[in-house]
Amino acid sequence: MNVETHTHCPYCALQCAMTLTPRAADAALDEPTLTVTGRSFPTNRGGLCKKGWTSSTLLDSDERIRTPLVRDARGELVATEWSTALDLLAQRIRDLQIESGHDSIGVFGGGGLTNEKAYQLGKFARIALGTSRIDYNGRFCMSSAAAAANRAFGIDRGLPFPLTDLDAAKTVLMLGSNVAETMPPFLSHLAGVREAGGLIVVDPRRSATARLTEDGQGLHVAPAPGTDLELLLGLTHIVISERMYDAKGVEEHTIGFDDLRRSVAAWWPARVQQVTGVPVHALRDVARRLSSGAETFILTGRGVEQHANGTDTATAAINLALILGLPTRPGSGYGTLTGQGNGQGGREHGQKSDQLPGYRKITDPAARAHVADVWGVNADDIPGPGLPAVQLLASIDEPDGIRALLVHGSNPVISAPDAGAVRRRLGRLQLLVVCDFFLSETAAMADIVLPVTQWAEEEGTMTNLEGRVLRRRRATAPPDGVRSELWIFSELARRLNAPGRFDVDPALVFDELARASAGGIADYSGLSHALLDDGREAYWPYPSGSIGTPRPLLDGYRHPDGRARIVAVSVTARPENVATGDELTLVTGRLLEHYQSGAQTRRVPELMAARSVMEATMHPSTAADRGLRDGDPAVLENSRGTVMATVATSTTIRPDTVFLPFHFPGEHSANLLTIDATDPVSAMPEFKTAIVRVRAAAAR
Ligand SMILES: Nc1nc2c(c(=O)[nH]1)N[C@H]1C(S)=C(S)[C@@H](COP(=O)(O)OP(=O)(O)OC[C@H]3O[C@@H](n4cnc5c(=O)[nH]c(N)nc54)[C@H](O)[C@@H]3O)O[C@H]1N2
Ligand SMILES: Nc1nc2c(c(=O)[nH]1)N[C@H]1C(S)=C(S)[C@@H](COP(=O)(O)OP(=O)(O)OC[C@H]3O[C@@H](n4cnc5c(=O)[nH]c(N)nc54)[C@H](O)[C@@H]3O)O[C@H]1N2
Ligand code: SF4
Ligand SMILES: [Mo]
Repeated sequence: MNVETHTHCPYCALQCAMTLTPRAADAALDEPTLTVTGRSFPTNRGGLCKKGWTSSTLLDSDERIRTPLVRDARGELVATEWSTALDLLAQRIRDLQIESGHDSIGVFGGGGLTNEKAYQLGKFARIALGTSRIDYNGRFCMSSAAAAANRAFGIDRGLPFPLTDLDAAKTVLMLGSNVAETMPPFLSHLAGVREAGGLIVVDPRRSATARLTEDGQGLHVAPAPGTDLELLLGLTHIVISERMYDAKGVEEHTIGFDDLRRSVAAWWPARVQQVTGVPVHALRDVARRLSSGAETFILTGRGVEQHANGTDTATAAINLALILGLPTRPGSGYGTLTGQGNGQGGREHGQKSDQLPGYRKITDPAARAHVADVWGVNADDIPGPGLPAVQLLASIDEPDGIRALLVHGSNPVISAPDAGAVRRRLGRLQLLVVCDFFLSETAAMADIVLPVTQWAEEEGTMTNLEGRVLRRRRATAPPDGVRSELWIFSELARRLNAPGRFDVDPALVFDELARASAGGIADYSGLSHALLDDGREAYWPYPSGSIGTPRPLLDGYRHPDGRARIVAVSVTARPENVATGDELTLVTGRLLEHYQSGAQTRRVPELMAARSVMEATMHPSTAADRGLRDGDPAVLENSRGTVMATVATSTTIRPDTVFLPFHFPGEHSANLLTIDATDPVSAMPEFKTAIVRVRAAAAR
């Protein structure tokens, strides 16, 4: 049998199209059971990155969990039957509900879950557990960009246009995004703009993406970390004072321009240079290029969003796009590059603490009535808003906080800010339950671990970074002993006497999701697995009877009056002071070879062979000042923690800055140093900058 299965990559939001083929009968037994090949598709054009090519290795991994594990009296995780584990879990949940109330059970979801699982998890939390305390790792990822887009446009579809629109761009301003490492096949969409000399990359590091601007292909702008808001206010100041904005568009399609003009008045170029370090001539050059009237895009990534002022910075980028008229100009646009595989769908179907499916507000009586009807419950039975991720985890220390946590698709021991405190808190829980394929660092702390199916073993849908709904298809059977999360929800719901249906078939769950989303902002009501299997291009909103919406903003903004909101934002104090003396600013981010907390990619031998060492990238002069040379062991520390890393000197980084990836565990975990301060609007943590000191390891 040599049946090909058409599906998409298990990792990031580019969701590259791939074909899975069973291993040939005469192949060596150490070859993966499924072979991966890139498939022609408008987003990846047949390309895949290293992570995609090697993704099927994990299906056969010896490290997979193949049976439920329950912690015994001696503190060991021991293999258990499914019925025993689920009976025990249901009993512990009921006991805790009686002792400490329904809100004592927390749920932590993930942006890697299919739409079906994300939807069912939100429903399970609200009506099977009866808890308000659900949030997910998308809070660490897309919450600032989402909050800013919702506020400005009345809709949050990461890219409100197909990726192929970028092919004809003459200018692209990329703020805090390193697609050359985080989405390599994306680069094909930047070929045109590079040829036109119009790629502008804003990154304090000369990242792999910033290097694409060399040789006349564009411009690299390197502000001091955490000063993008000032930079954007400065660019807006120039565009307004030099009258380079779209006055007619502003008048007809927006509200709030006068406040914006006043708010940027004091950000004259020389002052912006002083704060950001970006020379006045570069500021003027960027402002002029953006105002040329040709095909122009502004795109943001985590580098500008993962800050305690991330919503305001994303808003400043949107304001600049609005006054230039980009979102509604055909061939131009504004967008944010969603990160996780289903980072877009994951933020629409009800995993967020304040949200119901269809991107509805949980506080809106009409939304509650609609969803209650689909779920077969009374609107009063749906709990109110819960707590966002960082606050949810912090509540473990509070009298009315959570006592139990169910984790689905995240590894917060590595990926949450101030991870040392997170580990201590999780250790204090009365019950920690983790569903995963592997014994991640979080699963290793759990009282109950439930093994679940991987991407190539399940059916479902994912919504990519363009808002296009894609089919994930099953190519192989899961190992014995592994179950789907939909089955787990259904079994637990039955044991907890939950109202409503908890279907196990993903196609049926999708049909219910579609009904629940009908009339909401993220309306999927015209979609079904069958329609997607027909090869239909499916951009939401996709109301029943429609053909989908590739470019939702071209028909006008989604606020009731059709106008965008320009929200004037200002610079506020940083959660930590700027580095002084021998302190450095720590910047965190990603490497090509590893994905997120590394729970998956650290188990792929080819990726580990390419990248197994935690390196701290620093300028040669910064290293020399501390008596360090390339390859030396170093200690990075602050009041929150200590991290060990190997020095990698490079002139791609500013002398006042040190870079760490967050993919490694234990004493190499970058998040031991990050701060849990959050954005006041989005609750996004300040992942991108922290203050640290660096010294030689021997001096410890
Ligand atoms: N290889 C790989 N690819 C991935 C992932 C992965 O873990 N590994 N994860 C996926 C996910 S979930 C996401 S969210 C995306 C993230 O994708 P990106 O946003 O591209 O990734 P990051 O590396 O987090 O950050 C991008 C850049 O921001 C810069 N930066 C840091 N601080 C600042 C600042 O203050 N200002 C500016 N302007 N830039 C700054 C960093 O130097 C870095 O080069 O990647 C997705 N793709
Ligand atoms: N310092 C610093 N920290 C960061 C960031 C940063 O830039 N700097 N970026 C942040 C961002 S943008 C993100 S998105 C987060 C991500 O960080 P995490 O939330 O930790 O994400 P992953 O490592 O992808 O964890 C997913 C876990 O779920 C499992 N898993 C995958 N699919 C499924 C599934 O379908 N069901 C179940 N039950 N399990 C599954 C995987 O094996 C893995 O153990 O990290 C954040 N942390
Ligand atoms: S770019 Fe993203 S979706 Fe494409 S192969 Fe790599 S990890 Fe997978
Ligand atoms: Mo992310």
